Amino acid sequence: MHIRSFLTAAAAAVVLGACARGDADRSAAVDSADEHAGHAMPNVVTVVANDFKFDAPAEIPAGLTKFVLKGAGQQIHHATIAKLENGKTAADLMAAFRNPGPPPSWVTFVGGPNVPDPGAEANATVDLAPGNYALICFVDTPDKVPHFAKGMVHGFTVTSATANAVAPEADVNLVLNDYVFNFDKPLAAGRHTIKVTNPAAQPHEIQLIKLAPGKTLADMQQWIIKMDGPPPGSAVGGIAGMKPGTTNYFEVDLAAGDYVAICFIPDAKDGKPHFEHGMATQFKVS
Ligand SMILES: [Cu+2]
Repeated sequence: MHIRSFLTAAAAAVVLGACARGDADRSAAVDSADEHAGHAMPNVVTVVANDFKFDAPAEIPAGLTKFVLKGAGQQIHHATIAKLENGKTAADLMAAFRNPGPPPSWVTFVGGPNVPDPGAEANATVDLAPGNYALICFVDTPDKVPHFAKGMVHGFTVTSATANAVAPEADVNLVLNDYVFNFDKPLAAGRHTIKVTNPAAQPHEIQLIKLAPGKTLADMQQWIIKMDGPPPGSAVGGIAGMKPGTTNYFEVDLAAGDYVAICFIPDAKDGKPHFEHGMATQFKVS
């Protein structure tokens, strides 16, 4: 699937950790606002992922925002949301990406919709503070060239106008730890709203994959290494890289079957993807 060669581990941890405190405070404010009735639903922003370009608004209001990512190409894509500090823009980000090495210190990753299959969609609800942002695709299928290098970086501005939306009501809580996915209950077939928090030391993501009949996590891990032939499963969304202290929500409709949850974020200590540290799990939805 996607190997993020660009994000070296140590840098990702430093970058993603930079604003953890501020977002934790925002999340707490959202949680208390949730106790009051009569607030608006999150603003919905549609992001179309083509091969290899995002179509998305240039400006959106601050506050809780549901990003709906539509996979409109032949390839798989995701939409990592990066907050660009110090007045930096998507053009600065593109310039920085041309240099090898870690992302610059003014980039912080705050989640966003992870990969749906081509033709399908995924979503993520994120609380956005005003500022400059970019959507980035780190997926590198089919030729190991990350999609941002082919143009999949989209700059947008979050303005100060905010609607007073409340957080979605989640029926499942998922905590991302170093290096394990902790769901608070087994996932049953059907619709879910999953609240994802990262109280860990490192950034993490969750990519959900529905395994093809008879296939296993081991088959998926083999495929990730070789990318030989069709993947032994289909991508069904999740949440892209989240720095510690961040909260995202996603809605997913799960058919019965075998699933994998996996994190590709490179480790802060050794640079290996987190699934090699055990952050990959197979589970049954029934
Ligand atoms: Cu892509």
